[in-house]
Amino acid sequence: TKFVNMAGNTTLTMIKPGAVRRNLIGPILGMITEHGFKVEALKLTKLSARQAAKFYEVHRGKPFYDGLVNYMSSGPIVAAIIRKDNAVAEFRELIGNTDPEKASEGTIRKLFAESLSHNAVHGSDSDENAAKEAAFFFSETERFCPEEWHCDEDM
Ligand code: RTP
Ligand code: MG
Repeated sequence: TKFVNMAGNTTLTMIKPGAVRRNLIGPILGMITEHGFKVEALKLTKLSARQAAKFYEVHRGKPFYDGLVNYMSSGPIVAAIIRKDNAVAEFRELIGNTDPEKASEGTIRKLFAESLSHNAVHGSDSDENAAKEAAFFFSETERFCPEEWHCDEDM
């Protein structure tokens, strides 16, 4: 099976190092699943500085880039591929504004982020990046789709 995310039904999230350190893996995954996302792949891992630099390559040169790479490689993260109709947009709505002070009530960042730079979670910003980021973390043998989820329909 080849995962291409053509219909845009998956996105990639990371629970960032600060949120893992504050023992928030359970509450954050709980919010994700309560909002109808299915977990298709999941791992606790740690990015090297080089891997974090590659993951956030699009931000290279921006003033926050070095700090972002440092932070994202500072400790373990949880990476997950999650599935729902219109996943990228639906998930960005659930996580809220990049800056937790601007995030709506009830969003993951409003509830769990410490600051703009330590904002608890990542969510892909497009279907194309969701597919790239999923492949960055997971091989095909690490992705699981029970029959009941009808994943074949978006290929
Ligand atoms: P993410 O990629 O982590 O899901 O966040 P995002 O799309 O909402 O924000 P993005 O623009 O992609 O920025 C990536 C991360 O860099 C940090 N950031 N700091 N002005 C700043 O100091 C600044 N801007 C962005 C944030 O932690 C953001 O999540
Ligand atoms: Mg982003």
